[in-house]
Amino acid sequence: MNSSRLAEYLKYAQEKVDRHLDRLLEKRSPEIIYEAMRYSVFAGGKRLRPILCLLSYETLSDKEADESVLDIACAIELIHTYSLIHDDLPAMDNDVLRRGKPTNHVVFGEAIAILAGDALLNKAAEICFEWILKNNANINFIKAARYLFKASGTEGMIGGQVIDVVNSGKEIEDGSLLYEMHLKKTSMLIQAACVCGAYVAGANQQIISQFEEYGKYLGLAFQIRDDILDIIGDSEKIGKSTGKDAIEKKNTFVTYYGVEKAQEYVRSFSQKALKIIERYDKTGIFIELTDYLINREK
Ligand code: GRG
Repeated sequence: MNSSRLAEYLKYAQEKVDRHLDRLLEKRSPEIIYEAMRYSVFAGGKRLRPILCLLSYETLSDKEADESVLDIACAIELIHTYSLIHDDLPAMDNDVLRRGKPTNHVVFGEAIAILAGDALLNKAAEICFEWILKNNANINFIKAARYLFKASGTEGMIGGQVIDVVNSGKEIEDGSLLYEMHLKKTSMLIQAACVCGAYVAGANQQIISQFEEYGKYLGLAFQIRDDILDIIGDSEKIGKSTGKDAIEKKNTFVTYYGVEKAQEYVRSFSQKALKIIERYDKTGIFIELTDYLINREK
C-alpha cells in the first residue's frame, strides 16, 4: 500500500472496530465459547466489511463514525467470521489454516467450532436488536438490519455457499451460475456493509441503490482477485488454505475463464465500482481503498 492517507484511515477504522468488538465480546460463562469466538474474530482479519460500513456512513453524513454505526458494522464482521469458521470445517472446505493460523476447529474441536459460528450469528442478531432499541426503533436502522440478515441468508451468502457446495467436485458449465454464486457468496455481505452505512447516514433510496451497486461490483472484483491470488500467489507464505480440498475442486472465474480473462473481469467490475463511487468520494479514500483491494498482491 503506497498511500499513507489510506493507511492512516485503515488504522483509524480498524482500531475503532477492534475496540468495539472487544467490548461486544466480553467473556462470560461458559468461557470456552467466548474463547472460540474471540479466537477467530481477533485472528488478524482486514476488517474490510466494517470499514466499508464506517466509510459509507462518514462519506454520506460528514460525521465521524460513532456508536450509531459501530454496532451494525461489528455485527457484519461477526457474520463474516462465522461464515469463515463454518467454511473451514471438515464438512465444507476442510481447511487447517486461515490467516496463517490454525482454523477454529483445529484449535477447539469441531463441536465448539460449529457452536462458535452459530454463537457469532446469534450475537450479531442480538446486537442489531439492542441497537434498534437504543435508537428508538429508527426505521432506517430497522431497514439496515433487515438488509444485513437477508444478504447473509438463503438469498445471499448462504445461497451462494449452497451453489458452491452442490457443485463441489464438478465443473460448473453455466457462466451465469458461476456469477450468481460469487454475487451471493461474497458480494452481498460487502453490499450490505455499504448499504447499512448509507442507511444509518439517512441516505435516500437512490443513494442506497448506488451504494448497493458499488458493493456488488467491488465484491465481485475482490473475490475474483482473491481467486487469482490463490493460483498465482504463494499460499503457504500468505497463510491461506492448505489447497487440499480448496483449489482443485473449486469453481472460480479463474478455473472457468483462465487467469487473463479473470483479471479482465477484475478490471471491468472495478471500473464499474469506481464510476459509481467517484461522485460521492469527497476525500478520495473510497477510490484509494477500491484500487488497493483489487490490485492487492496478497
Ligand atoms: C458457511 C454459511 C457459510 C458461508 C460461507 C463467505 C463464505 C461463505 C465462505 C468463505 C470462503 C470464501 C472463499 C469467501 C469468499 C469471500 C472472501 C474472499 C472471504 C475472505 O474475506 P477477507 O479477505 O477475509 O475479507 P479477512 O481474513 O480479511 O477477514
